[in-house]
Amino acid sequence: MDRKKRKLESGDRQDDDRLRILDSFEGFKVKSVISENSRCKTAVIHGELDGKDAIVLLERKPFNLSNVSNYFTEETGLENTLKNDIYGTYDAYPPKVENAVKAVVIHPATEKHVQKYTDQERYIVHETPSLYEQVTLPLITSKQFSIQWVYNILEKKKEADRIVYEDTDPDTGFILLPDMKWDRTDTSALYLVAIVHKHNIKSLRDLDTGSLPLLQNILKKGLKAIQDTYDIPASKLNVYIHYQPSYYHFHVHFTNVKFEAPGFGADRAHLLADVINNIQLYGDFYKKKTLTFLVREQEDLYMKFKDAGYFDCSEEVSVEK
Ligand code: G7M
Repeated sequence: MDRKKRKLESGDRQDDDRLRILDSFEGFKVKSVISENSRCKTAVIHGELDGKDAIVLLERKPFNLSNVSNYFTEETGLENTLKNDIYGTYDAYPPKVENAVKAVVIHPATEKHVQKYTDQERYIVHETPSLYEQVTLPLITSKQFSIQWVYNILEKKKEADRIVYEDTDPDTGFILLPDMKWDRTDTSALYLVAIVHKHNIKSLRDLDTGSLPLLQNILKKGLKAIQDTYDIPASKLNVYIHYQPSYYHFHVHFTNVKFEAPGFGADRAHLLADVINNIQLYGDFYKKKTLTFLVREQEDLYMKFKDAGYFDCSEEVSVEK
């Protein structure tokens, strides 16, 4: 179906007042490339659409190996770039169906989104409990990314058809569904998130003995749901929590061990099984632990730690007692 016709049929479908479902990038004005990673084959573009800021995350998809013969037909054009003896290199142009580039569109994007995706200097913070109380907590209670998308999922207003598993218990229940970063086809890059129904857990810092039934439930039932749905066993999955998270409504990441998920580094990921074990050993572990994470120089959290004098003398900090 041609694009114009599709556009007429979808009638510039207005999903709601926040998100117009796009048929093309017609009218999109590129402002700048705000980050790029040639190894991961990703780029983030800051642009403008309908007079409002937009962020587009572009990612080359993995090869579709279940239909690999699709690449080897007369439909794939070849341009020779080198020929030497038995060695030839080519630029290959596979058919459209095998050529998709994943594009995540955030529109309208806020200044915070632009900051989040812009390449910038990174700094390590060792957050003691008192730094948490005095620097981090006031910031996350006053200012954070909107978590409307989380409520939309929990209230089944969005992504309901994507739910892989739900436990409806208000205290220990959760919804397990594909992370927006996953294309839902390549299970070697499987990426799901479990979002809890309970509303008052901001992050790892809020977890204690009382959280154990919830954490154990997510681990057990999340793993079982993935085994049942995708035939991937627990031994092939990383299950973890980000600290700091981007969104302060408690959620857990499930990724295939084959996939080098962004945010799986020692500066951000805490394995759920270890978190459970730490709390079993010491109920208030995460209230007392110094937690280490990265901040990026345009983030509010970096500014707050900087204002508190943290980077002047990273060991002795002015707000420390
Ligand atoms: O860093 P943090 O632990 O807060 O991770 C949040 C996760 O939620 C990331 O892996 C995002 O890709 C994912 N995510 C963010 N948004 C806005 C959405 C969304 O609207 N739908 C889904 N399914 N996942 C999202």
